[in-house]
Amino acid sequence: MSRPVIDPAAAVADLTAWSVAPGERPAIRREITFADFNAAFGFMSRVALKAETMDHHPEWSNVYNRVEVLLTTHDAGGVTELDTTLGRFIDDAAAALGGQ
Ligand code: H2B
Repeated sequence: MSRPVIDPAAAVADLTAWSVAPGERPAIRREITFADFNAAFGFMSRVALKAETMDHHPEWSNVYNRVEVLLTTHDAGGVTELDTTLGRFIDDAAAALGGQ
């Protein structure tokens, strides 16, 4: 499903923990640090279940207690409302698990 593309700079005006991702593709990114691996992986599990229900998936990586997340909508070729919706969910899940 194709959705209107949003300027990444406008998307991060609302999502203050996020920044415009460097690189060619329009995307937004956030780094989150948790107390330990258990909290980081718990966060990723919550987000994974949400991503499946949305059929919209983060590009992310994890090293011990740190998670880097990049959001973009591949089939739209940019940032869409799917990314801001998932970004807000990610912020809530991170906060619930003590992520900063
Ligand atoms: N996730 C993201 N971030 N962007 C997409 O365009 C996308 C996705 N498309 N998850 C979905 C899955 C698509 O690949 C499948 C085939 O529906």
